Amino acid sequence: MSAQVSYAKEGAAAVLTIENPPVNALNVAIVTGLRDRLKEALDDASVKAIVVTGAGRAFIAGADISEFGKPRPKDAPTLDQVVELLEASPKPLVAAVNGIALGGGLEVALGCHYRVAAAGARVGLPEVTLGIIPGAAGTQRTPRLTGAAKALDLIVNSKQIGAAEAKKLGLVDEIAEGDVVKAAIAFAQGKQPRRVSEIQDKIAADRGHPEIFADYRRDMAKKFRGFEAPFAAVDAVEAAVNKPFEDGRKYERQLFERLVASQQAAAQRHVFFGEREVAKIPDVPKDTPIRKIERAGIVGCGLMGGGIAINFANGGIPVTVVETQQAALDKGLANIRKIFDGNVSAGRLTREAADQRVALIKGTTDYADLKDADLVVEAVFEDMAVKKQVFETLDRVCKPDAILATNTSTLDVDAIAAATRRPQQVIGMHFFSPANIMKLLENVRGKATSKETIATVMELSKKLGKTAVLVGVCDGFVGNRMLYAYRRQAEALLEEGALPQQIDKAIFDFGLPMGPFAMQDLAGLDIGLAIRRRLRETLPALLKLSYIPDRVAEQGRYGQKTGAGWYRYEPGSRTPIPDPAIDKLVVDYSKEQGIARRAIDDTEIVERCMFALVNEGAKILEEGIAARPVDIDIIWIYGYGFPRYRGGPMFWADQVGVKKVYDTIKRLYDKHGGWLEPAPLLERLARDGKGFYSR
Ligand code: T1G
Repeated sequence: MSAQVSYAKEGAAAVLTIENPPVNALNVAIVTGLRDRLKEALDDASVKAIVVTGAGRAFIAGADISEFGKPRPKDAPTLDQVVELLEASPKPLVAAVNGIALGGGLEVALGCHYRVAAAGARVGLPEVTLGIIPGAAGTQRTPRLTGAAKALDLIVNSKQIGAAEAKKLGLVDEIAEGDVVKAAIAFAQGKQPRRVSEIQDKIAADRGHPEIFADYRRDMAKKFRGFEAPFAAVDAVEAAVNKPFEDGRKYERQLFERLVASQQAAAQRHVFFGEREVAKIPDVPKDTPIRKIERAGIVGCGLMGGGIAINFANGGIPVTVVETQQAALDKGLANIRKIFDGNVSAGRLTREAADQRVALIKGTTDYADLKDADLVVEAVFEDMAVKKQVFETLDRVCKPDAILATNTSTLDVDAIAAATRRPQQVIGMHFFSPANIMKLLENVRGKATSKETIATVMELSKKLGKTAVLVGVCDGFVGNRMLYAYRRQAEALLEEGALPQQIDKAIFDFGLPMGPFAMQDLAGLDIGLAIRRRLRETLPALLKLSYIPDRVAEQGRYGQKTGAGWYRYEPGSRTPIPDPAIDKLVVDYSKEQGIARRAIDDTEIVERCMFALVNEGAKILEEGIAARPVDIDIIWIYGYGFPRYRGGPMFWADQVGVKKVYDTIKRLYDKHGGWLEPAPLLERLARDGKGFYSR
């Protein structure tokens, strides 16, 4: 069915239906069709009322994002123009909101004189997530119905709300029991046009209270650090309160057009489509059979095992957790209950829902209780011998078609799979800590992992509420391998003249949630020490690992958990305090190594660290450990907090210019040698004037 706006008469009402599956996005054809069908209804004297609705599960999911940044036909009407035509209609116009109404979709509904929603409808203005703001008067009409404070909350946080809450806020006039189109036609009877742009009472009450906006900007500063669109949204809503409608609408449009053409918006659009693309595995056909996962098992009820169990319970899947010792099991289950209690007291869950989920988690010390599980995730100590033993046991007790997954973050999945007679049903499921919160799931395919196992686990990941990315087997997989490359450069900069707090500030200002040293203090320097010692055993002579981190850890400074690491921490505080003892340790080390320390600025720090990240990403792409650059981008945004408004390291490299990245890496390699050898892919793209997304 091609995209169209259909026209039907129902008695004296004209029904305009948006038809553009799967979500009725407003592309040029639909916006033009809406204008033309409206004219048809207005010109038809027998039409006394007009209803706008959507075909299928959605009302309208907003403007067609795939058209942004692309040339438009000169004479095509813009959505904001058509919304104004809707509102100007002399005949009563009712939106029959049959399903999801987002962005331009809600703006179309707000351009109508009344809104009747199906009980299951959801509405919202999520444009900020795309690096823009509503551009068809959503920031002007919403506060006229809800007041400024509610409008700010909806728009700045890209909230989606249900029909009941929308009615409470005044965004919807009625919730339909049965057929929403019939209800809308009935609702229109005897109604006069009521234009939202003319509603004044709520915004009049907010006028003269600039603190509403000043306080809001202050309170949102931390959460939206580095983003442009959320702050522009506040400006637009403030204009709605203080300016006449038409002036506010024009101001919103100016902000919209500036943002839609911005690098941030391009990056956030990339992430929107990237989140959906990573779920599609190039060599795993869409119709690959998927196994039903109705029962799960977890081996290990520590921090990771417990968090993973919570994901299954949140997904409604009964899960059995195995621990070797009863005491460890009791401690693990108590911790799980504590987390659910926390969700209840924070209002994220009702008591009843929390109890239902806790009831889905069973504990045992007997592996035999896993015999009916469709899938088991192993989350025990990060030691190969221990993991192999667990997999041998699972291979024996689990039913033949059960999938066995390992939560290892560094070890060889193929070696673990080889400990079983079913390597085709073995896969890595690398959760990030805390596993019940972090959105990313790095699924690791081994050489023998079957397409059915991959398709099943990728589908399961959605049910666990995760953004899953499939990667291949290598040391540290994609995320950690790139993290190590970036960290090595941070450590090299320490030797050459920088200090931890300077490097962390530069990386924080670039947009990551924290710098590499504060991050190590959070994760624990003892873990890093063990990994480095293991790594040094097999390192080629040319590749060096700085001993500075070892020296810090060898003093028992493991980070937050010991009150000191790269930084000092006051008891009970997580605030890093620079420690002169560390500055001295770093300076002494340089002297000992005969390195003349030099002044290093923030630009060099960011380029050296982030270009090293990109260079490692290029090697990973060449080796096929990641199938596409977008897999890397989504991993770094959801797993390591790479700023969404930069689109991920590979997308960002294209915006910076791959030639600049290559030239910088090459210059550093010629000077320092070692780890920074330029990836052949990076060299090739730079030579050909191409990018990761234009290769
Ligand atoms: N434009 C283009 N494609 C879209 C789209 C959109 N607005 N929304 C969804 N798709 C595609 C999506 O890429 C996927 O494609 C398929 O539809 C199914 O989506 C002036 C300018 C509606 C809640 O931000 O949040 O209006 O992968 O897999 O999980 O102010 O899609 O199958 O090829 O996500 O059921 C504002 C974006 C636009 C809403 C459905 N609107 N969409 O979720 O399915 S800006 C949005 C969503 C705007 C105006 C401004 C979700 C959904 P493919 P899906 P889902």
